[in-house]
Amino acid sequence: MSLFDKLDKNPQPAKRSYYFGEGFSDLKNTIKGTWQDNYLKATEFFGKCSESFGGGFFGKLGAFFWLGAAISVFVVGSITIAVISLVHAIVLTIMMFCVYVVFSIVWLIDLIYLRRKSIFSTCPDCKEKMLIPTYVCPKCGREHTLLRPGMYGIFKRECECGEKLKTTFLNGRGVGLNAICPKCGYVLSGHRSRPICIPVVGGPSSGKTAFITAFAYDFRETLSNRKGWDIKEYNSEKESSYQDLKQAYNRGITTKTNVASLSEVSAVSVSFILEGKEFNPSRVVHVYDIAGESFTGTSDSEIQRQYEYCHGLVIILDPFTIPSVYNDYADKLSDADVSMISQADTIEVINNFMNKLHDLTGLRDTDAQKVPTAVIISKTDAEGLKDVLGPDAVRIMMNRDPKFTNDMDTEDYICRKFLHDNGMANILNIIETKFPINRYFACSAIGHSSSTGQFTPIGVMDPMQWLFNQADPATKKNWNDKTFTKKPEYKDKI
Ligand SMILES: Nc1nc2c(ncn2[C@@H]2O[C@H](COP(=O)(O)OP(=O)(O)OP(=O)(O)O)[C@@H](O)[C@H]2O)c(=O)[nH]1
Ligand SMILES: [Mg+2]
Ligand SMILES: [Zn+2]
Ligand SMILES: [Zn+2]
Repeated sequence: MSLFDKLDKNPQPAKRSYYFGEGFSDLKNTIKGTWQDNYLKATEFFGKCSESFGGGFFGKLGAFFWLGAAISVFVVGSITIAVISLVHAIVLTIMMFCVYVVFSIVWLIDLIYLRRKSIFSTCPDCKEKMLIPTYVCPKCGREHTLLRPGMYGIFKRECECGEKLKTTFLNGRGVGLNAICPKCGYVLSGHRSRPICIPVVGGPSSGKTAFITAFAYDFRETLSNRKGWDIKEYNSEKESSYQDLKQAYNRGITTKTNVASLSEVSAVSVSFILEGKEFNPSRVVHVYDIAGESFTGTSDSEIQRQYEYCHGLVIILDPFTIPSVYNDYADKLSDADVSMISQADTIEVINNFMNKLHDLTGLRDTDAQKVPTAVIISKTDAEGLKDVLGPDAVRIMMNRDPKFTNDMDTEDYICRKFLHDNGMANILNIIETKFPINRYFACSAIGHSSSTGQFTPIGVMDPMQWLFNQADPATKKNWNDKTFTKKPEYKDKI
């Protein structure tokens, strides 16, 4: 094992650059070979010396001659070999350092570029985050876990099979190659894109799946057309779940998110790739749906890694889980809607989520403080409730009181006041402490009582616009249907 083998912590199935492998073994072999030749020559002359020694006067003279020859070959040869080897070693070391310096600089430029453009990859399956995924050689299938400038090449490397692979983002690393998650082997798309990751949190039946369904459909079918953006499927699996999602949207139903595999990974993502002239590189959007049961009880589900790198968070509150709201409005609900009201207590769900925040999400408190959080009161289509929350209520409030000039700030105020007046001041405080960058919204994902036809969402895009704008300045230029102030203006006035 050479020194470089020992230094190489992540051996790659590729040929090392000459100066980090063959160069030094060539030097070693050259020294060894010339030494041996020289030694043999000297020994040959010594042999001739002893042969000649017994042959009278001339023999002795010859013997002296051969002895001189043997000694001079040995001494001069050794010195010459030593000097030449030293020069060879110095040149080789200098070249090695030059290559080392150059690849370190290119490595750093590549890293800075990725960081500045916020490019990384996430696995929609196990939620692992990685700067660069594992790339698979298109010719032989060998896996390159660290396709970056290094001992294997600065801009390119040669796979053991002879295929040349590019090693920096700017010269096209990964273009046309299959990328896989280093942890679980899931085939990744959008590995040259900037991700936007948004998990949706809420108790069972609070309306998470309905919200995501409404968002994905409206974003892909309406908003992106209006903005001139292109949507590409993430992979065939996500494409087929999008077809199911479209059906659910058109029929106005949602199915309960699977809890069978809670002990394993319990969040599925709606993922797609977003392209447009303002997006360079393209974006890969992941919105994570999770079974509400993850936030109730004490089930020890696997850590949901997506929270560690998420760009925003949606917390959904089902207003009918609040006892006073239930008492005031439940009699106006259809039987179908009543039967769907979650049994879980909102306070318990939020408390559980906040208490288990670290265990469940791996998020430290200091990281949570930086995550923009949209708190959404769902199902505001219910009779009576739509007059208190939602666009009409906002309009009325703005007409009545000239202090309210921004509709999103007014909605934020109305929602906070609604929760406060219904005994949820504690929840407001908890959210404020854990996620200080927050905004409140009212929404009806289905737009009407459940199972009565196609979704007609109200207020779904506003929170997502706010989160996207926070996560990615490029979306601000074009996705500006609503105007958001830096901080909700009337939040302290309730
Ligand atoms: N009226 C009305 N009902 C809704 C709305 N959104 C969701 N629901 C109903 O609430 C129930 C639960 O909705 P889901 O979206 O499946 O809730 P979830 O949070 O994904 O629930 P889990 O997957 O169990 O965690 C369903 O019966 C929906 O029809 C809405 O905007 N209006
Ligand atoms: Mg669900
Ligand atoms: Zn994975
Ligand atoms: Zn190969």
